[in-house]
Amino acid sequence: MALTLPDLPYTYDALEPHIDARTMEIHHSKHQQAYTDKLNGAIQGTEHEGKSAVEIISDLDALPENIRTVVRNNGGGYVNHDLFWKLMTPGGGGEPSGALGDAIRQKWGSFDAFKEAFEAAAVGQFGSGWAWLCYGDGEMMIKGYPNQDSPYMIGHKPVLGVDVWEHAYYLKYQNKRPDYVKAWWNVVNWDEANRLYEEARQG
Ligand code: MN3
Repeated sequence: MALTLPDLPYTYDALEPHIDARTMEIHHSKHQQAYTDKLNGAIQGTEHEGKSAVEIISDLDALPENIRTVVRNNGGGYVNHDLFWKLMTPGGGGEPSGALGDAIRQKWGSFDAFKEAFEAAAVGQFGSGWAWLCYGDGEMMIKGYPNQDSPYMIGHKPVLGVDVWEHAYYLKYQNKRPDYVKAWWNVVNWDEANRLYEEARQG
């Protein structure tokens, strides 16, 4: 069965004023729809049809070479955005509690120091890409990824990520990526990040 465009867990205007409705609408209904369609087109008729997108991008080497790049880009886009929508929520933000909050403070010393390091990765990612807080080889790390590459592609588990493609912020923030990233903290869904962290630690 073909993969479908996941529904947003809130309305397009729910993250205003931090993330504007028009950006959300285009981002979800056009960009992610395109990733979905191209991923489906690539895996249709192969043995990989019917697998989850996470399963597919976690083992790119298993794919025929002629579809590997298209699946890397569009499968990565599908999975990254699916996570991204859930990692934002109206009325989000604040500081993480629970096991994730403890792990962040232990690793970076304070939540503010973590934020600074995460923002540096997001703002410093050259061109299109993502910054991810992820878990791999028994530890937490912050890492920038180009294009639609995903932590899953190197066997790591994503915990929190921000899309820094221009399509994620240009209508409202134009060239001011740092302002977008600072505003994005106000909609972070720490409950979901905590859930992903627990899942990651359980392997
Ligand atoms: Mn995007």
